[in-house]
Amino acid sequence: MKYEKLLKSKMSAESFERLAALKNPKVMEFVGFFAEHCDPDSIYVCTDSEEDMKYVRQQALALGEEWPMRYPNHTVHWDSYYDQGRDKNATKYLVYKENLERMKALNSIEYETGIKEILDISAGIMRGKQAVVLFFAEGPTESPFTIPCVQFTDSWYVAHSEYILYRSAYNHFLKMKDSEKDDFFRFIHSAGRLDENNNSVDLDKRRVYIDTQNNIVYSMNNQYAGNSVGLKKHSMRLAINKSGQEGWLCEHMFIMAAVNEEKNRKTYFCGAYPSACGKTSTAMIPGELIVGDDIAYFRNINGEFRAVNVENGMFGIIKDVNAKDDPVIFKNLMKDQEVIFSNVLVGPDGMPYWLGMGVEAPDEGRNHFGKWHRGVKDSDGNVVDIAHPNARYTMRLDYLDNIDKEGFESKTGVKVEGILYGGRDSDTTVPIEESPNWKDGILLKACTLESETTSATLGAEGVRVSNPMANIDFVSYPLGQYTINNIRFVDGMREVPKIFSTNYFMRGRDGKFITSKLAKKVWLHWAEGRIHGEFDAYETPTGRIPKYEDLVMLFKKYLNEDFSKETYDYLFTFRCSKWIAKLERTKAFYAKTDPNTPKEIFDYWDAAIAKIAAAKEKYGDEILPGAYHG
Ligand code: OXD
Ligand code: MN
Repeated sequence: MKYEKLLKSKMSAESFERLAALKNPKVMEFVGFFAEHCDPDSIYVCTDSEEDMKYVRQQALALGEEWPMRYPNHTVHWDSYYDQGRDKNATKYLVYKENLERMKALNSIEYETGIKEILDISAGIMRGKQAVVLFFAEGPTESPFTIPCVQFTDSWYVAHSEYILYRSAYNHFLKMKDSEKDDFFRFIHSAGRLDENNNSVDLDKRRVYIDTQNNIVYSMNNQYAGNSVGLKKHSMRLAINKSGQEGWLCEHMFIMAAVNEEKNRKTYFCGAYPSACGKTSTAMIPGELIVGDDIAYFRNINGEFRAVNVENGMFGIIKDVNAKDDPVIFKNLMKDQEVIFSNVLVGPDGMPYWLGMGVEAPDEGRNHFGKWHRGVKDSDGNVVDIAHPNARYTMRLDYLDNIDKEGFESKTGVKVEGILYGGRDSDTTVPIEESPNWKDGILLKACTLESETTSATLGAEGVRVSNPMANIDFVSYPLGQYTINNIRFVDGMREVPKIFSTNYFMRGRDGKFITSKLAKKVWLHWAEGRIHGEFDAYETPTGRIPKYEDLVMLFKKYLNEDFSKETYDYLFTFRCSKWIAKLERTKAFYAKTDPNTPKEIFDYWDAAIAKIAAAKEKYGDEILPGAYHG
């Protein structure tokens, strides 16, 4: 074996033996190549054992990548002040010359140029460090959904995060048949040179290069988990491409179960929401059950639409998690159980503090800026807040009391009956609308997803940003083909989930939100009832909406609130011109993002626009619920 001598010189006999036991030449080649190229002083190989998990956490602490806190099971990790989010510019696809034309709308770099650049950047990058090799699975292990993955990194924080976020899969690798041994994802990562705070310093050389042709991702000179943790967003891009070739789907979706106690039934929903559109809060609606909060794989298993949560834990945004709005997560973060906090403030009491926590923060402590006190300014003269708005928590999902254990642990996933696409606009989309069929749902609900910028985001307020399937950052092959694959996925299935759109952000004439945050429970239960054939609906030019009396009943039942006819009429009015404008924006976005989008898709939107225009002629620009009859 080409790298045997080298690997033996960098590994204990035990680590080498663990690697050799896999009898997987491609794993050996991957580890050997980067052992030579990145040149760490030593390499530790992990199995699925409890001791290895503990060792990784202990190393993260010993090396100062994580810090102890007041509770023994809590640690904190700080990323560089300038490495606090996904680096979209430096994240590129490595594309063979012959595929460049097809991939040109995606942020791509020609393969030979890109591979030379990333290999130059990573030559010797691990010198002086101990690296670690880990085996994980996307999805449950030993299941029809499993994608085995190998992570090679010099960041023990990355390794520790992955132990919390994914199912460990050394044993899965051991059991792989010869015919399967080629098919896994590979992630090579280095935090690069570190400063005295253990932060990556060469951010000008920060790169995330994704090779979907060979299922390998190179990530250099970063630490923020969205840039560094291979199994999170890098793997998602590889999986989207792979699923496109193999006829399944990888979606940026939560999985949850709506619980109907009266009828004694559990109905599984998946949901895609661009950020700040209510994704986690929908997955965590009180009284319902959660299976996953971020990424789902869908497969047709014996004619059934089934989904698994790809992950084992949450890398959640901590801002605004507080006892009132997010009691389940808040309670778990305040317990002495394993959590990695990132980019929060740690006060003199050793406790974490963050924005929107609902607890008074101390005047000093340590955060992503370093030693912090109230009013301190960064080198650009900006006052540094107590924590970064993208500060996070990394925690196992099964700590939550509202976990759906049955669905979470199932090797064949859960049977999905409803899909929610949740956008954010102040004046167009109704709170909930059902699609008459799957294709309509994809083209009119999923493809048209938009979020509207608020005063909390940078830039102008009220701008609508298109985000088809809430997946636009991760779609790794042309958008038009991805859309077609979404449409075709259900071909031949016995039962197809119903698709719904949601919008929790409609504002009244006074500019204020109309319903409380909890109203999403009512919309969910209307959808749940529809799936089981229980409520009547009114037609609109784009789908079906609830009747007033059903919502009155649901608001009373779930929230003990009165729901007025006036509010109903306002919320569920169909706004023709606004919808036409929305479809025009979607068309323009597709034309720009993937000029090769099949004509049939544009024709479909043109037909929808014509239908709405005809409705406007007949009924006026604003159509009250119940008034439209085709
Ligand atoms: C994201 C995330 O950026 O889940 O989508 O962290
Ligand atoms: Mn996400």
